[in-house]
Amino acid sequence: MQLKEPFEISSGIVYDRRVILLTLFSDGLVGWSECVAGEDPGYSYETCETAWSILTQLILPRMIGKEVAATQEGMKETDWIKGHPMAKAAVEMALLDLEAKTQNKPLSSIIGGTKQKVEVGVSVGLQPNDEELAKKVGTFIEKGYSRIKLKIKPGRDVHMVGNIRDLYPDTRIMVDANSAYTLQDMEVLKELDQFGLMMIEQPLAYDDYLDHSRLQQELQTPICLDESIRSVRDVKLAVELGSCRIVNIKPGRVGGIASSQAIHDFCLKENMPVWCGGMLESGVGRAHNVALASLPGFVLPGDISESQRYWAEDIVEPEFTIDNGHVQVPTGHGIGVAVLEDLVTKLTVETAEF
Ligand code: OSB
Ligand code: MG
Repeated sequence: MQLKEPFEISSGIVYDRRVILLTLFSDGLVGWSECVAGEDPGYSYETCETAWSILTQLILPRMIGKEVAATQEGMKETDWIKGHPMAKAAVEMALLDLEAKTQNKPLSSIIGGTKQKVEVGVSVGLQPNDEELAKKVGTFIEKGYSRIKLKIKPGRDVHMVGNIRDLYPDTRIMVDANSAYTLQDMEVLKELDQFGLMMIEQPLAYDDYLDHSRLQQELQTPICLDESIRSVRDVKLAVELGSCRIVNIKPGRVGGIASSQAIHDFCLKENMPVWCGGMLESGVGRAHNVALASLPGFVLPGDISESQRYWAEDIVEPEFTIDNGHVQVPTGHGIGVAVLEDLVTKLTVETAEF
C-alpha cells in the first residue's frame, strides 16, 4: 500500500508498506488481522521477511484443523517461540476477531472495552523544513486532532519544536525520538524539557531501561516508552527503575491484545497513564487498535488517525474518520469493518495458503 506522502522518522523514511494480512477461517466465519512488522529492522528486529517466515513455516501449518475453545488456548501453540511478538500478534488478533464473530459481538466488547469513541492525536513525520512542518501541524489542528506528536532527531529538535510551541501555544504537543539520543545529549533534552510537552517518547535506546531512568530523574517532562516495551515484564522493569511515567501500547508490538490488556491492567494499578500507538496500519490493524483503545485505562489520545491521513483508499469499509477529535469504535461483529477483498486481491503481491 502506497502512503499518500512519505513518513520520515529518526531511523529512516517509509514510502509504502508491504502489509501482511492474515485471514483465518473457521466454522464459516472469517477473522482478519495485520502484522505491523516493517520493511527493515529500523524500529524492531522483526521485518516483513522474518514475520512471513515465522508465520508460514512455524505457526500457521500447525494451526490447521486445530479445535480451540478460545483465542488464548490457540496461542499456547506459539509459546515455545522466543520473541517475534509482531508475528505472534497477527495470529492472536485474527483469532480474536474470529472469537468475537463466533459470539456475535464487537471485538471491543469481548476484550473489556467501555468507550464508544476514542480520543485521537496525530503523529507528524520529519518535514523538509520548519515552514512545511508548521503548515502540516496547522492543518491537523484544524482537522480536530487533540494532540500533535512531532518526530525529532538530533539537529531537528530544540529549534524546530520551539517554533511550533510559539506558533501553537495552547496545543497539546509531544515529541518522539525513536531512540535517536543518548545521555551525552542531556543539554538538548533539558532544553526540550522547557516546552511544556505532554511527554518525550523513546528518547534513548530500546533496551536501555537504566539510562531512561537516569534521564527521567533529570526531566520534568514524562518519558513515554514505545520500542522498549515488548511485554508486561518490560513495564514492570521500567516501573521498578523509574524509566518512564507513561506507556505507549501497540498490540502489534507486544504480541497481541492479551499482552496489551496485561500492560493496561498493570499500568492502571500503578497509576501509569497509557495510550494506543500506531504503526501506519491499514484499516484492518487500525480496527484492532481502536478496539483496544476503548479500554478504560487508555486515558491519553492515541496515534489513531483517520484512514485518509495515510491512504488514498483504505482496504476497509467504512473507513475510519475523525469527528471532533475522536474516532468511533465500530459496533459490528468482530473488528466491525468489512475488508474490501477485491481491492486486497488487486494489491496482493504474494500469498500463502494453509
Ligand atoms: O514510533 O510511534 C512510532 C510509525 C511507524 C513506526 C513507529 C512509529 C510510528 C508512528 C506513526 O509514530 C503512528 C501512526 O500514526 O500509525
Ligand atoms: Mg514511537
